[in-house]
Amino acid sequence: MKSDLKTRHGGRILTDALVAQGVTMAFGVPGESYLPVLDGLHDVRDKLKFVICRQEGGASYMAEAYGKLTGEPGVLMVTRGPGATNGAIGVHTGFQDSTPMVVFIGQVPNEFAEREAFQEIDYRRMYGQMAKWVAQIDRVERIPEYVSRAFHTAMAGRPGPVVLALPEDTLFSEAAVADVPKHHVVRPAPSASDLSQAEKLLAQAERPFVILGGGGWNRDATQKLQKWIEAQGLPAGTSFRCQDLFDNRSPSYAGDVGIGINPKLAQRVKEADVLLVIGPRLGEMTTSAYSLLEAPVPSQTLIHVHAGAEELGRVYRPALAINSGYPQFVDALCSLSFRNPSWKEMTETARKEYLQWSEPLPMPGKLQYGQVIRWLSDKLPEDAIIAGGAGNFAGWLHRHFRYKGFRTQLGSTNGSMGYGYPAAVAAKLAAPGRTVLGLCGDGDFLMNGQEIATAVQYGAAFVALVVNNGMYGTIRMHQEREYPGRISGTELKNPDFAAYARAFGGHGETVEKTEDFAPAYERAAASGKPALIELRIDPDAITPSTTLTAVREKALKSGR
Ligand SMILES: Cc1ncc(C[n+]2csc(CCOP(=O)(O)OP(=O)(O)O)c2C)c(N)n1
Ligand SMILES: [Mg+2]
Repeated sequence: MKSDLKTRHGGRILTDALVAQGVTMAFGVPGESYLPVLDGLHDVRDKLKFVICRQEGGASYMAEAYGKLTGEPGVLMVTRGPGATNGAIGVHTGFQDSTPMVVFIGQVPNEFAEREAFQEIDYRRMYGQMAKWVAQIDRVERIPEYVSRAFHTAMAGRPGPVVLALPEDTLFSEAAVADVPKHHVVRPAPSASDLSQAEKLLAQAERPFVILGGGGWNRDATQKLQKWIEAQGLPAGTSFRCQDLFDNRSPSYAGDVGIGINPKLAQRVKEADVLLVIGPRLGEMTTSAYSLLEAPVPSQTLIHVHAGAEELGRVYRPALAINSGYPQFVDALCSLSFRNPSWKEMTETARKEYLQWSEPLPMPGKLQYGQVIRWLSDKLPEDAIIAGGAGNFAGWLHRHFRYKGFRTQLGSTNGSMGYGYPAAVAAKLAAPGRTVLGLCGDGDFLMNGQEIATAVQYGAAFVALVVNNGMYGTIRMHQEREYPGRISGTELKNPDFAAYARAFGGHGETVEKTEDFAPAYERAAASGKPALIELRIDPDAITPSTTLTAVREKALKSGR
């Protein structure tokens, strides 16, 4: 049997294994540590596009965003030590965001192992806490087995990143081995008893609230669940940066349970008698620093549904813990019917409170950034993908943009800066037919602004906004609150961002007034190039509802 198999080097066995797993796009920066893989990629180039980036941080975010958008593992390839350390940010992000990823790292040959050879790192220790599984493939003939396990593990239960190190000798060695077919996606379904207990708890609920979030959903499940929630007259919110799991125009949508939460929504979650939580881990961002639900036993009756068994009871001891994939849970849940008439009024109030909260407020300066977000929310196609980075500038997006469908939002729930731009590049490459918008801060953008080169190289034509307030505004805000007037480490002297974009072969615009935004956006979108619009906002406008001056004065008054 074996004699029928062709002998291949490790690099080719690996790239054929990726093709067998259904991988059509991978991201990375090359290194001499994995030359046979690059050679294998040459052979499969018609089936698998290898997107070469300018920094592994950008590449790893792209792989993460690809995984988040498509639901299939995002594949990253980086070289030893320096590549592996640069690439860590996307792995950390993927872990906290429950995004399936498979990361390949070059490794020194086994004969040099543990000598601290050139760029040698033990990835099992380095990535131990950031990945679901880290391994090193020491035998060429076992590459298909390791790759198969990597894809199964990345997708199973709570999805996440897997890291495989590739010693040089493994890659240069040859073997005659068979490929392994594509991975299965293993997710549990709720039991009949889970469902009847959930039914009992929900039937008695007077002030129920549903929170959706996490990774492992699909479009069909989100749409089915939304219809069911609407039919029951239930109110629903989404966890931090998962607003696209529910059409924000739905009469049942009450807002996002994340950073800068609507205080009325926070109150509603706190006062709920039954919380049906499907998918979120209930981390620090979703619980307003563990204050919306008390740890370890919440006062609300918590029905916690999670695909990862180990997430249930990790922080909160739920009244009912259901280990289930979300599509599987939704299928079962939809067989129940409540239609409790008293929920209707509560849901209408929650909706009204969301609509009020999401109205843009006037802010200092000539550029009303909230109006810009509202314009985009109204004008972009329903399936446009918004890729946002981290910083206070994102607060306007979370509050004023209405997400309309599944996977229209790409964000880092670990608050990792520099995400928006590379995520937008990956989104445009993965879904070239869709409109993509990158939303970046001035600090945030320059963490990965070099990836404009990648956008230009691969023709990823999308518009990115860079919200420039001349500072690391988030940190300045916290500074003014804790140490008013004592500015330290937060000021930025920025380049001309539009000229920066043009220097790479992109399109650049600068906008200083609200009325100039729409025409600038139209020009940028029509340019057919990667385009960047710098939005110069008044630095005093530090959040959608307050100013730096107000934060400082409040702190001074309180005796800080
Ligand atoms: C990679 C990374 N480094 C540092 C931080 C800490 N941090 C959070 S927000 C922020 C400032 C963001 O600045 P900017 O992008 O200009 O947005 P702004 O808050 O000014 O709107 C910093 C430094 C982080 N979250 N991620
Ligand atoms: Mg800033």
